[in-house]
Amino acid sequence: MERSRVTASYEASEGVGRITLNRPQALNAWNPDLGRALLSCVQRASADDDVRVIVITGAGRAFSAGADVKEDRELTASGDPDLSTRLLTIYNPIVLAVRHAPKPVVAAVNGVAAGIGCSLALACDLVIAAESAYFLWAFTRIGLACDGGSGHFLNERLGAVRAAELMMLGERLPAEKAREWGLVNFVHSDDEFPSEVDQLCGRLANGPSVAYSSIKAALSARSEGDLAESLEFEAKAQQRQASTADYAEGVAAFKEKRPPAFAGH
Ligand code: T3D
Repeated sequence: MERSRVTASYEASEGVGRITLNRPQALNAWNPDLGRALLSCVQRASADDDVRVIVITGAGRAFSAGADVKEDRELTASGDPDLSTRLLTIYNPIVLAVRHAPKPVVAAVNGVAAGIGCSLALACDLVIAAESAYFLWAFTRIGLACDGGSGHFLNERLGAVRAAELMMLGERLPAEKAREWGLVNFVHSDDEFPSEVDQLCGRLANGPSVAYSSIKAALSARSEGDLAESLEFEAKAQQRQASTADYAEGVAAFKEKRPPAFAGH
């Protein structure tokens, strides 16, 4: 058994590589440190022939609340917060690393998944969720567009109608409804969730790994180029949001724990 960095920990045993997002005090919100650690965990698990299934979950009560909204951003040359560099250099490569891992990756959604946390869950091959978990495409709540592949995954799986509803209205989608809609494979009671995750991972770790790998490649074959393009498109679009008053207001409102008042520019 082995362990690595703190913001995303990794351990491997009995064919299962377990990655845990580990900033529970911020509901496992992503910052560059967590992103780099997560990317390294996925790459490591992906390359380890003894690991036959990867599972990603969150420490504490959340899966991940998305990008860290409270941390200051670097500024671009034009003086706007830089939202795209970390997407292009760290966060998008995580999504692609999950998709390119030659083995099943399971999202074990133990609690809320918001923003890019939703994107991460949808990048995985199978999604198992605790009954109390929910998904929240929270981007518009802070004046942002979507990223991390959410636009691609939702459009592909739900169609544009429901994708627009989830991302524009930014309402909670409970785990059970996400299962009914086809975004989640299994929902279990919170008590049974950990053992059900172990059971699913054990089954995959003892299954026909080469066949799983080929199935994954076959399922991705047609849309792989679209995903890569989408990720780049989203990162550029997100950067355009950085100069809006709505983004500044969204972030200020979150920090001040009040509803945002968007001016529409
Ligand atoms: O670089 C870029 O930013 C570009 C990339 C963007 C990608 C994105 O993912 S944008 C979307 C970012 N995520 C959000 O906007 C979600 C923000 N969080 C929430 O709306 C709520 O926290 C939840 C609905 C997820 C959960 O609500 P609740 O009531 O269960 O918990 P809480 O009290 O709001 O949060 C608990 C603590 O975690 C709290 O800190 P405190 O007050 O105890 O010190 C809260 O501020 C903190 N926290 C939650 N989410 C984030 C966060 N801190 C930083 N970033 C967060 N995303």
